Amino acid sequence: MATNDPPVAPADPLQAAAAAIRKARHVCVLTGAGISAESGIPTFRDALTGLWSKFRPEELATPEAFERDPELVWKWYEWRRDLVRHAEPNAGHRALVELARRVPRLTLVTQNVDGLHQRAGSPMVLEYHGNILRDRCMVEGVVAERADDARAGLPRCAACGGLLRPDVVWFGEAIPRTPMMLAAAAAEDCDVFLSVGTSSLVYPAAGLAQAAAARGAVVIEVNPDATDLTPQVPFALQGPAGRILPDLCAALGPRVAG
Ligand code: BV8
Repeated sequence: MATNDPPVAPADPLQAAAAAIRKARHVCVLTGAGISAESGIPTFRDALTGLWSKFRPEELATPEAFERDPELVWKWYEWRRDLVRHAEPNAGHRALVELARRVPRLTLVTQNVDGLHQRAGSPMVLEYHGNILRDRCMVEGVVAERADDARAGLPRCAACGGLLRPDVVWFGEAIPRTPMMLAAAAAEDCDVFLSVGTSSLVYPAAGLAQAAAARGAVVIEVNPDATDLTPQVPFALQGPAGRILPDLCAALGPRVAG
């Protein structure tokens, strides 16, 4: 992508993308809410429904919102936790498990807090924005167990009684050091970068594709809609991840034994 001419779209982008993956030494994958949409989890772009329809996710997922009204924020997270607990990984998640078996090295970075990649069987997942099913103690700053006291209201830390919060990264908060460092290293080392189901609007996650492209990696986007990234990539595979990713794996051809 050295020249500034817009990338020429190949006749069959899926086959061309598969050819790039077949040659790849290291594939870095970044997923967003779109890959879990087919599992029934609304994306951040999808307007919140029901009693949450009057809020924007960016309003509730902040330390300020929690400071202001922890009950409200906890109600929203409990509502999302329920959705996540009742969701199942879909063909898109499973195809990434298969893809990891088809390439020498695959690094999977997710912005999703739903844990569906792990439940699909992905061995190593970098949780860039944390995990909604874990609690973190506001006092000790570590993942903590819940005190099982019957007192209604806000969840408390079993160790110190401190207030608990979901173990996710809120807007304005730093990305956890390990996933941030490992994701940046993978983006800079990979020769194919696969951006799946993300609007590429939230940073620093949205900067990973550019970092990979700047190092000469082939960037492939999977999304039914165009995003800010689409005009910048050679291969924009437009469709749902649950269809495109299995097709991409199939286009890699038969698995060579050994
Ligand atoms: C920070 C966890 C500083 C919580 C989340 C540079 C420029 C502009 C702004 C910033 C910038 N740098 C920082 C900012 C501010 C901010 C930001 O990016 N704001 C945006 C809104 C402009 N970033 C931050 O605040 C970050 N922190 O910068 O800290 C700092 C640094 C050091 C020390 C101290 C502080 C933290 C950001 C993380 C926030 N937490 N989640 C929770 O979940 O409750 S972000 C959350 O929203 C998700 O994790 C995800 O990252 C994001 C939603 O984006 P997507 O996943 O892409 O989902 P979206 O709904 O947008 O799009 C879905 C896509 O899927 C669509 O394109 C759709 O077409 C597609 N799709 C639909 N169906 C399918 C599909 N695709 C495939 N298949 C389908 N079936």
